[in-house]
Amino acid sequence: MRWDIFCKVIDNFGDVGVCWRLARQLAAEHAADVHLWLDDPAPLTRLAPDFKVFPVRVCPWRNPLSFGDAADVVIEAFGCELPENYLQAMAARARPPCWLNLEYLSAEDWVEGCHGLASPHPRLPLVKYFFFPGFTKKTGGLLRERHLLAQRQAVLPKHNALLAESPGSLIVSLFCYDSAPLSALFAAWAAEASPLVCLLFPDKPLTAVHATLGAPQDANGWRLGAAGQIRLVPVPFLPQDGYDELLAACNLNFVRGEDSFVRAQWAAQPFVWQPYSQENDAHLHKLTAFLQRYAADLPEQARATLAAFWREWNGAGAAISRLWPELRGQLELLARHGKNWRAHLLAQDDLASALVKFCATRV
Ligand code: TRH
Repeated sequence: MRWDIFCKVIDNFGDVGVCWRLARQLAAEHAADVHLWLDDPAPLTRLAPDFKVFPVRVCPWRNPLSFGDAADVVIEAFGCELPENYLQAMAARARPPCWLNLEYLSAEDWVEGCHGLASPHPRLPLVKYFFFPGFTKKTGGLLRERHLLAQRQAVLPKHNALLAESPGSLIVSLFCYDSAPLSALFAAWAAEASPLVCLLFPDKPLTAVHATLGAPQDANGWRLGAAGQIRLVPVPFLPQDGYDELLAACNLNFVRGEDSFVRAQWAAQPFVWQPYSQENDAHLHKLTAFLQRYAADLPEQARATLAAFWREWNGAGAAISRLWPELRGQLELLARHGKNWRAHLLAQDDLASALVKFCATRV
């Protein structure tokens, strides 16, 4: 079956990151013939420098679109709006394609009610379905490759070298937007005697650290604290699979947006989330809704600490100095909790399988 996935890069990596994972998985696990239409291939070459070795055809999205036939299944990622000549080709098919809008991820309650809703096209004999990823069985689920956890067991020893280099240190990965209250976080870390290594990703995180601390002391980055016990180390942008592995090897992950946020949950280590900022603080509603699900089974103290820390990370950060030692004290418990949460998520269909099931009766 032919699948066309359309993706426009708004900014950052998340749009392409989600679409690439989906395309790759549909081809690998569901024998789908997938074309991924991208208006900007630049982020893909960073997320998946080897994308050409995969059985997914990456095609340039230009207007008007140059294509053969409309596919059996058409995915419009994140409301990116299909080209008019492609819509016409869809409508001209004897049997119209199964057409879906893949929505952004949210844990809010309303998602269950909207998942799978149909919307007839105002002019053409076409119906578009809204497909919502999510955290419950009444949603489309989350992206999760079949061999994700097994593969990780095989590659983890490679990263253990990193942990061995810094015995006793807390290993943290930092992937954030430039609005994150970094100076408050670094001050809280520096006030503690225990060693910590923070891996900084390029672009926004690294730029924000430069803006906060100035130039690095040397090629290895920055050292903070009275005894230099805090190391901030720039690391290269990794291919997606490598990033996934790194998350599993860290003791704490700062993640953002959508896809790294999901990957942190598969990594099952404690994490702090910075959602993509939206108008009217919609992202803070998303944060609250997710915490309500994720933290529901935590003991009250841990739940309160986690929620307060996440809110500070998405705000001015004034209380981070007080909250950091509390969060650090809860990390072991949060790591155990992460495994339980992952087990809970594993009980639902993954997003690619859910899409295949959804489309099976509609093509
Ligand atoms: O890059 P993001 O901020 O993307 C955001 C969100 O998706 C948001 O919802 C959307 O509206 C906005 O883009 C336009 O964060 P996200 O979603 O975590 O995507 C990052 C991708 O980058 C993810 O696929 C993981 C990947 N990644 C790597 O492959 N290697 C790396 O080294 C790092 C740090 C990330």
